[in-house]
Amino acid sequence: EAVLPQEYTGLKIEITEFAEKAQEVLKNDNFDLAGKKVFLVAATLRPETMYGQTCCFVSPKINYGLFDAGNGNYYICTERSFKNMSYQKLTPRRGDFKPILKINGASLIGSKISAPLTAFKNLRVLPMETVLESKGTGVVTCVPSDSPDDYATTRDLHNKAEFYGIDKDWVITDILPVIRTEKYGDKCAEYLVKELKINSSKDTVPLATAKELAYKEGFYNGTMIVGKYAGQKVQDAKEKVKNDLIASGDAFAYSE
Ligand code: A2H
Repeated sequence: EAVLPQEYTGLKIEITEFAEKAQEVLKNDNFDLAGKKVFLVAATLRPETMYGQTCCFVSPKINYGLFDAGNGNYYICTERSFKNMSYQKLTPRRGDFKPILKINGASLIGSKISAPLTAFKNLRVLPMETVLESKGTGVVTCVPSDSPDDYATTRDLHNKAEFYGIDKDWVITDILPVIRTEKYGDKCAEYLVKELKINSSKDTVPLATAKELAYKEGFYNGTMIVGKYAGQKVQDAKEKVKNDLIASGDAFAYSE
């Protein structure tokens, strides 16, 4: 557990069509979607990689809340994260973090989403077993170019779609190169997963090593190869992309 506060970018990923099970939950709780925008809020430390998002992960085991974020906006995230947000002036009322309704991660799987900056279309909500309830918002956006965990999970979901209870077509297996480093090329997650012979998303020890290596190399020696800041160092682009996302209303700074 980190001693210093961690500052995340809370990325607003709009749900454009709820999965059937989720629709039932909303209906049973009399939540009418008319005139409302509902977002999954993903916590990320890598805003500069958002061009390569291919899906949004939730844990099928987590019970999320749906919260009023003001101005017709609603957030789906863990209650503990919305509570934190409510003390960071990110919600309508300080200390008010009562969910409008509770919705299990499993029921959200398959929902159609629209994520800021990504080059991909037709993104879905997919399951990730390793998402922790105790970190961030409990929602993780998937960037298989730069996150070994996301790469390994995507590969598992594609290879065992039936086991995970998802439609194979929901899994985008293309990878958009976002950052180049001399050491690991332009798809560092794929490179490191192969190099460390990681077989599945459950190989937590080598995945932690891969995550560390990918993060350090990308941050200190990476160059952006897509987007508005292509050609710039990751160290410089990171804050700029984050600030752009905040300025456009697609994200906010969130600490814990
Ligand atoms: B990162 P730290 Cl491209 N459970 O975002 C598990 N993982 C979580 C999480 C949770 N509840 N909440 C956030 N995360 C992930 C992008 C990314 C991330 C890339 C590369 C590395 C990377 C796209 N996924 O993280 O423990 C989120 O994934 C490796 C550092 O607070 C978030 O940033 O250091 C990161 O872990 C936060 O991890």
